Amino acid sequence: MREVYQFADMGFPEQDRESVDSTEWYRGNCGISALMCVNITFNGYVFVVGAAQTYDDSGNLTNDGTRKYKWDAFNRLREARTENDALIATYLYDAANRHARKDCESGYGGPDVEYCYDGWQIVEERDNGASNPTRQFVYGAYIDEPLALDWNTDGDASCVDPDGSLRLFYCQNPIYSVYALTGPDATIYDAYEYDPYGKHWLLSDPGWDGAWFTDDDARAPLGEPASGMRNPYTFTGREFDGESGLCYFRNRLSQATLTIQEAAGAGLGSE
Ligand SMILES: [Ca+2]
Ligand SMILES: [Ca+2]
Repeated sequence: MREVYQFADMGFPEQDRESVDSTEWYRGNCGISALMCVNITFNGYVFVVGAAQTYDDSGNLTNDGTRKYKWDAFNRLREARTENDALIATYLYDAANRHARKDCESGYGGPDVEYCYDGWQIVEERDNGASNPTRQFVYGAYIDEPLALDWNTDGDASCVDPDGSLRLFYCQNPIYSVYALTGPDATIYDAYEYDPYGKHWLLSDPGWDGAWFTDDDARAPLGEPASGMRNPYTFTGREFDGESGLCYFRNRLSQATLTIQEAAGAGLGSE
């Protein structure tokens, strides 16, 4: 998939641009089927498809018209809620400011997950407080280059036992976005497609032609569960939290359905 974008001053999408208020707003259909208004005073969206976007005093997104977000004093996401204030998930962080745990409410995503790190790389995930690992990850030379996911299918103490685990391999494109997860026999279990800014789709079936990545593939917006394999890694090799709709870039989060990275996090150290 190839799309072409043009940009006005300050990096705002210019395609079909229409000035709503020459002093403050630009409005444009930016090629993502989303009519957006951008307030150039604080470089943030005011409306997206008619839904008002609100922010706290630190510039963190607090309501995108679908979900509400609550941030702590360190600009870290602590809660996601529905528009009707139903709790979706809460997020906890460790002393190194890493995403240490998420607790998802029933009906709003997958299980609760605890993360075990080596530096900034997740080496293990445990679902629902289990003492045994649920998934383990092997990485390459780059920080966002997962090579393998070892899934503990029988819930015992091992993610690599021959009869109770499954090893899946990551296929990444030149910007490290994961486009497929394959089994040991090269069978594609999950496939993904992205727009240039990280909006993504899960390809669940290769369609009548039997070939992946063609127009007839069955594709759906990537939600929760993020994949049938519970793979967390998507755009540029970063984690996607389907329940919140946000992509975790360590000290920042990205709203994948928008075309710019929403400010979240105040640069609390290196990413
Ligand atoms: Ca096992
Ligand atoms: Ca196909």
